[in-house]
Amino acid sequence: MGGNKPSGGYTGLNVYAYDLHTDYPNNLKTTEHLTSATFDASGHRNLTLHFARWLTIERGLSDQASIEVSTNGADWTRIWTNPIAESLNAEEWILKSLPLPAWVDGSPTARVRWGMGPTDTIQTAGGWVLDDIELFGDPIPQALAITLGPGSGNESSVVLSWPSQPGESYTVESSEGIGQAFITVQKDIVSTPPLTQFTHRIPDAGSGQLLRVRRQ
Ligand SMILES: [Ca+2]
Ligand SMILES: [Ca+2]
Repeated sequence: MGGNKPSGGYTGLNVYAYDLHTDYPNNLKTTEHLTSATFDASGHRNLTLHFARWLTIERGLSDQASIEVSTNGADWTRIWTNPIAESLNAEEWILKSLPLPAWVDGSPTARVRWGMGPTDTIQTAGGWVLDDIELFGDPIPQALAITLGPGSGNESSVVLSWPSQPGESYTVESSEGIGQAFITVQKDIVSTPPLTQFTHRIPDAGSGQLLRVRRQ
């Protein structure tokens, strides 16, 4: 089948490739890997791997390409394989985006590897060419820790702000002191990532009121 290679990177000149010039071989008995350095995903969740690929390969029943993820460099979980029944023939750069499993969230040592093989005895193609590998994620909220700021020009109010995610909503509650019940000040506060703010008016300035924010 063969596979033409790109004349340069998706960006710039440099790429990672199984082979820059020729097809992957027949009779690969095992899987050969390109393994990333560790990504520090601490403090992040909803991780997504982005990369540009130029991949031609026979159908998965014959020749296999794979992508795996690990947080310890020893145990790998497969997150992508080439289609079983169709070959990939497009000789062009394609931007791919793959969500990583939730257990990778917050890992300081996330790794990804691209596998080539095994392959069968006939027909080869270009195999992996990769560029612009990136990992994206959302910040993990810090248990809704509140930052207090002064209200604007009004001594009897404070501004609460907390880390927040799209689509969430919050309730602000107050208590008159330790051991006192919390009551709702405001509910259905709509998230405005990365920080949501709420201006709380204190009826009796300096009363020692406790405030908390809860995710609904
Ligand atoms: Ca490049
Ligand atoms: Ca083959």
